[in-house]
Amino acid sequence: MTNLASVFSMLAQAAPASDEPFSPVVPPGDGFWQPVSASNFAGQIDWLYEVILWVTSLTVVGVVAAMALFVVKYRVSSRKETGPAVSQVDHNTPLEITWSVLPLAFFIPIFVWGFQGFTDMHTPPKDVLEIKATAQKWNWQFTYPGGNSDSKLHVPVGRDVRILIESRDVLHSLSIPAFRVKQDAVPGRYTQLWFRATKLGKFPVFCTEYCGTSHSDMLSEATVETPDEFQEYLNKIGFDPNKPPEQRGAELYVQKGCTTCHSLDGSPKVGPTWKGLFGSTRSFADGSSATADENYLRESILEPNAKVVQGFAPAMPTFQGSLKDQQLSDLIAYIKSVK
Ligand code: HEC
Ligand SMILES: [Cu+2]
Repeated sequence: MTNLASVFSMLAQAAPASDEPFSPVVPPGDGFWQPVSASNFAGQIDWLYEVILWVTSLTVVGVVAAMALFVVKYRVSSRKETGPAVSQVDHNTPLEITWSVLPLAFFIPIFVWGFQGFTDMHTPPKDVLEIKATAQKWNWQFTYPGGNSDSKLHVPVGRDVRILIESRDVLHSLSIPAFRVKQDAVPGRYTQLWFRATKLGKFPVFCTEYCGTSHSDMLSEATVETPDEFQEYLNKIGFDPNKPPEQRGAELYVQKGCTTCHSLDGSPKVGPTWKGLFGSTRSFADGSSATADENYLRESILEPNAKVVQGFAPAMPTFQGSLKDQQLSDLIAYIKSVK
């Protein structure tokens, strides 16, 4: 069945470039209108949504039907025959009371249910798993207890999760339709949301506040897994001394969101490709040039605006403070290996 979730899915899959290592997999929705329901809030929100949809739709049908009926019933074949139209009704108190009180009988419960839902969604329970979400043009970083971070969200099923949201630059908005949650990321202050995932699987994560050129690529994925799998995942994204540095660097390329702006296949994105970068001669916007050695790469990551590659905007955020020394050298090792 065609539903909104599959439209979402087509949109989401069209967006990432070919070397994007993941694209959100959207499971089919479980109703005609709604994306898949995967959190404690889904049932409540969808129910209220359906109530409002049905009440307003039936009202529209009723009003339009009455209008059509009256247009036909009270039509005049020619104005001349009847003279100017004169209203025969002054006012009708019972009718006016009815059309004021009847809608109130719908609006008040809708308000009460809506307000209850709003309060629930803004009051995280006490014992929650806290994950920090940092928005930065154009990717999400999720930092887990213990300090490791990733551009994807993983949560254990059945556990209350609170997401503390911040932005490094402009307004963004964290939206996970399957969980029915959405919250702005506002520079200079924290915002939050919470949910309890109820269904195993992978669900798309969007930025839903227009934030510049690659806003539509600001995609991520929420994986709901068993507590054991979640623990395994936390170990996996941590530093692993047994892996070669290039491999750790390749993982950081994805985890730190360099993918949004740098390709590996020679095509320019927002930033230059990494293919054949190491050892090549770089020309800069100010007319100077330099060889891309380790120091150049280091500087490019920590102080992106020190030398701006010709033909590109100074659009790269600094990673000073968000990369550990080890991660920086792993990334450099990886860039060197992209030939
Ligand atoms: C928002 C887009 C964006 C993101 C995210 C981004 N970069 Fe960049 N990067 C750029 C742009 C634009 C340039 C070229 C302008 C300049 O030199 O500052 C650039 C230049 C570079 C260069 C120099 C490239 C050359 O051709 O000389 C390196 C190295 C680099 N980035 C590494 C990284 C790493 C590592 C990450 C992830 C940790 C990253 N970038 C994330 C946009 C981005
Ligand atoms: Cu954004």
